Amino acid sequence: MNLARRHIIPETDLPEGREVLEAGRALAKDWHVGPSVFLDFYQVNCEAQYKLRCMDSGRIMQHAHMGFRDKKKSVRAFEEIYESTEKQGVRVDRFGLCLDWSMGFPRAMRDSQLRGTGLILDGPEDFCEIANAAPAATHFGDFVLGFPGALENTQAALAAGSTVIGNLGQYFTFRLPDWNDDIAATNSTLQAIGLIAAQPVKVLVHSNLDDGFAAVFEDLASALGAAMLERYIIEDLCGARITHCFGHHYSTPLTRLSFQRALSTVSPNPGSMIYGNTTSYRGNDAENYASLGAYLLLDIVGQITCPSGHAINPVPVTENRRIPEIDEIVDAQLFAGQLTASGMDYLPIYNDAEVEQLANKLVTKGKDFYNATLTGFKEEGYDILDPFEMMLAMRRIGCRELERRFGQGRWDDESHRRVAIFQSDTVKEIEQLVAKNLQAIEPEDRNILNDSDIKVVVATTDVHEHSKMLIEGLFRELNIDVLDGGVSADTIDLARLAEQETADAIALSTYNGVALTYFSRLRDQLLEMGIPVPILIGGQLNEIPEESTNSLPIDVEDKLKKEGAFVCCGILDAIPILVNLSREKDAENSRRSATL
Ligand code: B12
Repeated sequence: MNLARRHIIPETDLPEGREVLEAGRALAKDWHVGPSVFLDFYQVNCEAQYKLRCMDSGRIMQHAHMGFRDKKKSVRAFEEIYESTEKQGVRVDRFGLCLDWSMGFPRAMRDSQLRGTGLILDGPEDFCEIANAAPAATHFGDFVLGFPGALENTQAALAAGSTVIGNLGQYFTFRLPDWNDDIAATNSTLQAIGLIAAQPVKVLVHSNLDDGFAAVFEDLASALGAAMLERYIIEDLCGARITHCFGHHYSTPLTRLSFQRALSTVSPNPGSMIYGNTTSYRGNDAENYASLGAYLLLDIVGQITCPSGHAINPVPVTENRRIPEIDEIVDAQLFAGQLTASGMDYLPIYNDAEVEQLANKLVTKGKDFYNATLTGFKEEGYDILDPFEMMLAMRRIGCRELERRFGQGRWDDESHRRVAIFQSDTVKEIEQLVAKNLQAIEPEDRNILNDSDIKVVVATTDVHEHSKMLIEGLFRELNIDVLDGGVSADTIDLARLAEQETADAIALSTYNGVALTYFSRLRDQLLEMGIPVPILIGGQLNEIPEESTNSLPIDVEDKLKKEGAFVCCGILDAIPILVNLSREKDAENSRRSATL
């Protein structure tokens, strides 16, 4: 990729970062941090003040996350979770919400957008109703900052008394369906940051690294360096304050603990929360409890030995199967409370020297990545003092290219990639899964696929791309021609790619609760173009029906099958389908050559 500014940002009329920030700051006369039950209950003016108090007293905070579409149910969840846990002597300090991805659009456009499974709030009144349901801090994170609706959402979050607002990480990696105007998204986000910066109390811009760079970078040093770049933009260029969250993808105990320590050095404001290691949830409840216990214990020890202000986040063990229910969230919180009570007992067997050593190395290499990126940007002609330009450039260049160019691992000519210094768990685990699945394929099927010339478009409907990485890795091992259909792909682009490249199949991964609608659109487009390419689909195959009365997503596997999809519950389900396709293609090729 040519990284020169004129290639990445060809627009000649790019707004000036300073002016956009100023426009946001000017709105502070009308929009400010409103009262909330939480602020009132603890007599603080912002969550950061509360967090500092907890850090001083040695209290480990707890974060509860929920993702119901229904607003009334969400309000009830706040009340019930807070009361049930309080009764048992466990306090939930903050609540986070999985807002729906349609919330990223400005209010006036929202109704006509593809909806996922998350909560949809209308105006400031809705934000206030949720935030005042219990005396815990409300964290408005996902789909607030980073999108064209950022300013409106931030105004509403501030009015509801929220003082940790995110999610900047999403700006860099998420794409709303059928929306390509990244200038509008940057404009709205930067105005919102200006408004945040102008608040008389400390409002933190939250960024979940795992929603952004950390989910895709292969090297943890790059993820840490990216946190520093975000801090540079938000603090040095915009005059606001940033807090970082991480955790979904961090499974190895030593790296999880060391990353927390390293992050507290490069991102010193009180942390928002440390997210549960949700990617380790692959089994049933009992198996997932092992993962819950393992990561929580580390996070508790992390907060005891290096209090960074991050609330721990006990994710209910049902999370890999469906959206967790209220009582399951309560269970997870009680489990965490119990574990916290015994946290100190683990200190005698804890090895601080190793954690410290790795944390120091991470900081050093993270700084090298940070410096290399800023120097590289300068050399390529960017104005590194303009936050608009910095944000847009980082988003457009994307994680993979940023790491390819500025990563600190040595370059390997053979694989055309860098060898990670601190390999991320995601990449490690996907490589292991590729090897395991490869072994499970019958030698006869392997031979057929190996000899065939089938081409498969591999894509995702949303940001979840681990299955795509897994599919690509496995298909390449099987010598299947992989056509990259991209992440958060629009149906029309996939159909065009399939047509141009005469693809034999499309392998689609979907997680956001849009499986049936997306599939039907894609299939219809392919039919209209006269190319009935088979579609293999897997992931979270559910959707909230239009006519739903309880707003819960339902399984759409059977409907998908009826509509003609090849439903795949596991990656190996693709093998017999592709073997058949290869056989048919071979037979067709033989027939053709016989008639010539
Ligand atoms: C990792 C993760 C993320 C990461 C993704 C990082 C990335 N770059 O990929 C991050 C943190 C960014 C994320 C964000 C979100 N996430 Co998420 N995420 C997950 C998580 C933990 C794991 C999913 C995953 O990657 N699994 C790894 C794969 C390899 O395993 P697998 O899913 O079992 O897949 C197997 C099969 O399904 C099959 N398969 C899958 N696809 C295909 C395709 C084909 C062709 C074939 C053959 C097979 C196949 O093969 C795989 C291996 O056998 C799940 C919960 C969980 N533990 O499963 C939630 C989950 C998928 N996320 C969820 C949600 C709601 C979100 C958000 C919308 C939250 C929000 N409000 O911001 C956002 C998405 C925003 C957006 N723009 O789209 C929900 C979906 C709810 C639903 N549909 O009911 C889940 C289920 C969590 C939950 N219970 O609430 N998420």
